[in-house]
Amino acid sequence: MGAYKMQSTDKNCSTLDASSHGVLIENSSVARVFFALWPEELARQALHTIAMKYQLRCEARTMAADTLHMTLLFLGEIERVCLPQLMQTADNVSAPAFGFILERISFWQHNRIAYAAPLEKIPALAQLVTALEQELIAAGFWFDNHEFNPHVTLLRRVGHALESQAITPIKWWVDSFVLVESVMTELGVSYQVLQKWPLSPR
Ligand code: 2AM
Repeated sequence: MGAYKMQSTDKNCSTLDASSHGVLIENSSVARVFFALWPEELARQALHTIAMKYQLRCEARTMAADTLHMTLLFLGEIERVCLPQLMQTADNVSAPAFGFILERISFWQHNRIAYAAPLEKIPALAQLVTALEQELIAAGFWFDNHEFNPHVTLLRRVGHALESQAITPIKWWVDSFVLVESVMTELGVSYQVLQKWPLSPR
């Protein structure tokens, strides 16, 4: 599949040029995208270790270590020509860096996943998601506005769900958020980080 840089168009959502964001874009007219937190190496390894530990007991598939993330806001499929405006909109998000701890592994029956989650509400995380939502709404982007439920999916296709339980706590320092494209490949879904935004230092 070839790659191309976005051109300016007359579409409502975009009169910008993605090349200003240095984005390599797949050659398809729509993109399946979401905003996320991408863990730094230590947190990623710790999450992967937990996933490996539970994989057999749960008769599940582990997420590849380099795909682990926390979704902040899922947009789904949008016209690729709208990506530049989406990125420019996210430029306006202002929120401080923060840390939090993932302390439990829990299970959802409806989609058969196991996920790591914090025990308590994290005000700075909620503030970041709210800021993102508000900017996107103001810019006219549409998304499913259901309650944000912070989690990192560790296992999919869980055959044997367990009681929610404590894990070795995983510290995660958040100093940026990213826009990710979910790309279907012959080997399954792969995630491509399109753009990264720093959070303001504390
Ligand atoms: P999940 O891990 O709980 O399945 C890429 O698919 C990311 O977007 C995943 O983190 C996935 O969450 C999330 N996602 C997929 N579809 C979604 C939807 N309809 N609403 C919210 N998040 C979604």
